[in-house]
Amino acid sequence: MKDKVQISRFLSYILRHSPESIGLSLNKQGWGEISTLIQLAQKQGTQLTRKLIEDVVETNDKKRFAISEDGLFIRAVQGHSLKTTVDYQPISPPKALYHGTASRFIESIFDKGLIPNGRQYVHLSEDDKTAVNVGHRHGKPVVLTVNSQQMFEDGIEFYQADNGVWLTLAVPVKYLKINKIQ
Ligand code: HQG
Repeated sequence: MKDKVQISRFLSYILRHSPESIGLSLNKQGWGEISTLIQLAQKQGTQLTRKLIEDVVETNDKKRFAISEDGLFIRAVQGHSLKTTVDYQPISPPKALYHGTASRFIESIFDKGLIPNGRQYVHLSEDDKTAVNVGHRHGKPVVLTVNSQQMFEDGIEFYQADNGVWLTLAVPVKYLKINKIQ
């Protein structure tokens, strides 16, 4: 039996990036049928049960997943590279948001701005601590402060996923400032 972290990684991969790798279909809003997911995962040697999935959804450290109101479907709330995905509503952001990255990306970021790379959106957080942790995943962390208020006033849209992560399509260089180097 895989542990909950492994299941969370498996679900992230399937629901954000590659449902076709196990033959699963997601609808336009990114929902996949839980019973089908369990069957298809089983065929690939990943044992899942409804209870395990519910447990992962509830206890997941970043609340990465949601189950539909009727209990039949599951989706990732953010992080997708897939085009078929959640339809976020544009909302007004806080004055500043943070993005954690690694020092080796800084030159390129201050050349091209923040771009989503493989994902659909650039991911931002409300606190710099989260950004430090995100940056650590890639190397020596650097936190960038994003002037989200100015971006919003300039007509750039922001969205917030159900787990609190802020999303925008890209951040041009003029709205970026280095916050601190850890
Ligand atoms: C960098 C995790 C060079 C960007 C986290 C980042 C987050 C550039 C990397 C979520 C660039 C992409 C997303 C440019 C951006 N030149 N590098 N112009 N623009 N980058 O993993 O934001 O645990 O796709 O700084 O907690 O690190 O998966 O994005 O370093 O919320 O739920 O390109 O994933 O959540 O890396 O992480 P990623 P991210 P989960």
